[in-house]
Amino acid sequence: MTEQWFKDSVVYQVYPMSFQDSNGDGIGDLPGITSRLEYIKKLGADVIWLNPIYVSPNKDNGYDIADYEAINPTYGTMADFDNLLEKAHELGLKIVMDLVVNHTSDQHKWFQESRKSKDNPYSDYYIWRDPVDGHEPNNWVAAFGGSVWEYDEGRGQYYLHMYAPSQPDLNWTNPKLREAVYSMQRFWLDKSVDGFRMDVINEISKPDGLPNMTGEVTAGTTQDFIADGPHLGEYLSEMNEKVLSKYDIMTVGEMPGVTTEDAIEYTGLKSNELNMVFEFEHVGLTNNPDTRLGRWNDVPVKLTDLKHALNRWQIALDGKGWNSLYWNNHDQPRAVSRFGNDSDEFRVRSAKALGTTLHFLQGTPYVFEGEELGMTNGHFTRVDQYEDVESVNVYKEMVEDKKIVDGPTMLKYLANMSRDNARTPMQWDASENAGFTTATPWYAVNPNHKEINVQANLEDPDSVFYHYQKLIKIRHESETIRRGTFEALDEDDDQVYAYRRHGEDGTYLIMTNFTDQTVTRDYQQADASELVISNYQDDQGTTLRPYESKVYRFAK
Ligand code: TEU
Ligand code: CA
Repeated sequence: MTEQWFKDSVVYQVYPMSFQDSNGDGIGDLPGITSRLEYIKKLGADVIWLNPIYVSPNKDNGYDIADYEAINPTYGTMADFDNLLEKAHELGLKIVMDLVVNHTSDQHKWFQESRKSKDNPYSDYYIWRDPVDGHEPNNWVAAFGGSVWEYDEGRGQYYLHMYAPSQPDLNWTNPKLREAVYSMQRFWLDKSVDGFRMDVINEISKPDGLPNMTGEVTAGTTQDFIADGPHLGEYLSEMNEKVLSKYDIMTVGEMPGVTTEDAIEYTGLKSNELNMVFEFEHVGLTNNPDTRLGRWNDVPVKLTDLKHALNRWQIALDGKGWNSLYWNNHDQPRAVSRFGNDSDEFRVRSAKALGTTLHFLQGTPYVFEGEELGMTNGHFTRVDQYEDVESVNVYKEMVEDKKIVDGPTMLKYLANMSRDNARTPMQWDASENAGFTTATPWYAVNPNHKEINVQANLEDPDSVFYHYQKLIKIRHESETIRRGTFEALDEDDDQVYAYRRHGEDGTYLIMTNFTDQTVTRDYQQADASELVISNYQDDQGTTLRPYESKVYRFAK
């Protein structure tokens, strides 16, 4: 692998709970993942990102960690993990772990000690404040609803939690806490883990003094308010200098609310504390007139908004930083349902079109489990179909507590945007539970697994899977796609997303019709040396049929 192998890689995200059960308890596990490594290799991915597998009470599906250096027994043992890592490396696959160090579970030993008193070794591992006039110390709103402050009777103080009350935020101003995190990182890196995805890492430095916010205070505006705090660069530099720089690894920072300027600062070719970031601009697009609802809406994303967001990041980081390229993950609805068309008529075509549109951009592409099959949202209709803490809480908050919307309206918004859409089990075949488990699955399998599954995809040469496999192969073989520059085209065109990439093996023209209408666009494709890939069987030149997406190469 080259020195900056992260730039040449495609990452496959595995959500362990939902990927493959091996011991018949209805929950995905590590041996299950190991049994499917050949499948991930066949797709052509280079790296696997595992969502958290550590000991956790699972209040937020593992993003509430109670022991950073032990495997959640639900997923298996440390020996199972070592076996997974060894088998992955034998196949030439790298494993990136999920590092959640903005907060822990309230069941973590550190928090149990910290809440006992104000003068023990762990007292300042978290962010404690006295009541102000008998109330919460400030007006910030937590991502999963309510105040970010929870009162602890034992200690007689409030503690800060940007997420659920069961997820107390760590105090990064405390050098002892930072050293404890670095020690834990070495534990995993010394096992030859290949890097970290860092959960909300731009939230670890809070605004000095934790001041009240002004203006509209929502979960979303609070997240933006605390993003990229005053000491973030200092902490990331220290982490890089003390730990990350000593290993040949990949690091990606999940940074809600990050700006292109900050992304360049943290991933810049100079500083390179981190290799890349997950920005949220394109997945946060909402045309909701009522800003109190934040991301909860069912208004289709406007193509021009999507192009402006993605193009801005391409142009801003070109030659200065590095983009993560993604349509979805475990926190986002499924791509073909959110950004494409998941109807029976257009789903396959549209899923391929989205894959092409993303995989020719500059950056490291991420494929979320099942995206390569064109898996869809759950199209839930009842509130009891939701299990995610965020979805359950926000329904109660918006419908019952604040009465901002009625139940049926909020159910439409949840159906469109809930994280649960991404967490239905991986669809391996058309059998009862899609080959995911022989037991009752922890979460219901999408009934459309009868048609949408790995087996059907592998048996169909024209499937979404083989399209993604080809996209990854083209990237591996093209220096221009891996490292070339980006040129935006017609940014205000509200039907077609077109752009060019320029590099060693010529110029690539990427054109995708995001509509169910036939349109025409002429970018001199008649002069191209070759048609590199298309989601149609033939090429009609300047004509772009519904969801037609094709790429031409113009030799140098
Ligand atoms: O997500 C951070 C984050 O911003 C989420 O709140 C997400 O954007 C939101 O749920 C979308 O509605 C990370 C993890 O990816 C997520 O799974 C965790 O719940 C969260 O942090 C807390 O660890
Ligand atoms: Ca299991």
